[in-house]
Amino acid sequence: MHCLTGETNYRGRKSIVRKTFTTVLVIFALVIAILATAFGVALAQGPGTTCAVTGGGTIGDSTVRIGVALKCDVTRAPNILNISWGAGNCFHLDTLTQAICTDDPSISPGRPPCNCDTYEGWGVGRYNAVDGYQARWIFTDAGEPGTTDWAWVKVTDAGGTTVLEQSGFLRFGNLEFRNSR
Ligand SMILES: [Ca+2]
Ligand SMILES: [Ca+2]
Repeated sequence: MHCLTGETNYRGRKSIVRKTFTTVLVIFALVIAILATAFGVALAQGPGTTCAVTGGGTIGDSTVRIGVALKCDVTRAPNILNISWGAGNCFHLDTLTQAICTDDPSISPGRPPCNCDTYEGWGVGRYNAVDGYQARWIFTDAGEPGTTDWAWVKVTDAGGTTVLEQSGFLRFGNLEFRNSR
């Protein structure tokens, strides 16, 4: 009887040790994963990096299509924004004049790690090959697929009259934020 009780206690202790070991392993793995993510983000955000957004797509149910390769730094080229809509209308960005990139806490850009997911920009360019037009836009990246990415674009003439304004989630396509040198 004494031996049986001893065996039971031994098995009980063995089970507790196994559970404790498993718990420690899980916690250790979690800590490693958190550290690796933080380290990866820190590496990706090293000196000289800036946010950038690339990609494109069709905005909502409209005919408005965007093609984007923009750095969040007006001193770094190239910066590309092409907007096309309707029967052959297009806006081509010539100069990026202002860019603000931020992190919206309510959305996640997914992979690759990036410290921003929202791009607000201003620029000047050509509407149907005529100079003197201005554009303003906001793009957000909510990961993949791009159907939860969102875009707002507005094109105005020199007098401030709106030529195009459209907003919505992307029907086709994808926007991707990343850290760029
Ligand atoms: Ca975010
Ligand atoms: Ca996306």
